[in-house]
Amino acid sequence: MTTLSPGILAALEKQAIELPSWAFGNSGTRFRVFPTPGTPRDVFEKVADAAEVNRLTGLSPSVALHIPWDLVDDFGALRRHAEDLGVRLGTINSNTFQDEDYKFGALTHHDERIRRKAIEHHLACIDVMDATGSRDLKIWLAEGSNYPGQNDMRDRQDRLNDSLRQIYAHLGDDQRLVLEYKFFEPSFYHTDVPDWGTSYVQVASLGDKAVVCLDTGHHAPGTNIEFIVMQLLRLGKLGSFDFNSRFYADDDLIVGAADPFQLFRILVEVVRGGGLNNPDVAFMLDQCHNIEAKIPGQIRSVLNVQEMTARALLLDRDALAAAQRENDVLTANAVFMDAFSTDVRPALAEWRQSRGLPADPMGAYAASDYQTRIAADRVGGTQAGWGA
Ligand code: LRH
Ligand code: MN
Ligand code: MN
Repeated sequence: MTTLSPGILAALEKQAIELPSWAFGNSGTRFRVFPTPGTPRDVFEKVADAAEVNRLTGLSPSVALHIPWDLVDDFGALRRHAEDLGVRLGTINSNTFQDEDYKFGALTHHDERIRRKAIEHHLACIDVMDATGSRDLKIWLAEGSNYPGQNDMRDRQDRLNDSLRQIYAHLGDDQRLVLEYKFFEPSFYHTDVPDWGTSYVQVASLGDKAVVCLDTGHHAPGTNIEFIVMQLLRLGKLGSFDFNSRFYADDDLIVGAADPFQLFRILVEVVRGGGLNNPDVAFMLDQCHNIEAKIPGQIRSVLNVQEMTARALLLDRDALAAAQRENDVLTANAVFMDAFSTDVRPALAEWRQSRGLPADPMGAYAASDYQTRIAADRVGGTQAGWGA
């Protein structure tokens, strides 16, 4: 059995992966949303499910909220509820993609009334952050156009910068603005924040409290994502990850499911660039469980990140550097692949048990009565879904 050194175990012990509240609600494609028994009816129940993932894995001490999906009258009460269950409220995600007014843009809109409304929404999100004790305001903008000539792309970039400046000005000293990019969808011709370069340019002009969010599903197929990770870490601007995996577009599948090797390569760069267990670089999941059970789906996800982090930490960096210096291409690649190919699961199971956690969190969840209880209890009301 591969053993993990005390140094590696100490690093793994610090690992924290934030869960998205929306992963626990029903979601689907534009063709069908399949409801599941026990799905939370409100954000209090979503937080309870997230806490269950943390109880079994010790990996997910915080939950991200999406506003207005998770809007409640009393965020203080939600915060206490989370803390009672041993978790915190984390990133606040704004949402300017489901309001009729934003059909042609929000923070980029040429109509000053609409742009003001979108800015005010973000200021309201900062109020939420003050109540929840959250540090990060995450902004993903569904803005762009479908046809060449439809919009003045340059004017929109200028208005975006002005809007972000106004939002940034309201951040507290310990709060951050995190700007997420995505290359297409819902717009198909141009998107106002399509890539890391645009996000970087925008946040760099704001100041130190503005950083980039890299969602692993938001790139064109074949993109070398680990290169972007390296570059943003190098520039000190990688603020957070939205982890998920994809085969085609923004599939939001379980992280590490579609391409485990890509996840390994990303984590190797995270470790190389000092991004592991670095509070400036938040790890988050951004996934939707359309057909699989949601709580085990989240458990599987955080375990995948943990497992791949362990493998990245096993990389023999000295041997790699020596081979690189010698231009020994095949040895360098072999050293890299050795770490990727190491089965760390037995060592991780043993280590979990030594810390009072289940050796097999997936099995422990299946053996528990949590799922039967929520399926029985959560009847009546409307099950929360993506967008509800
Ligand atoms: C956009 C996105 C963004 C949203 C989430 C629901 O595709 O990745 O992070 O907030 O999905
Ligand atoms: Mn995302
Ligand atoms: Mn996405």
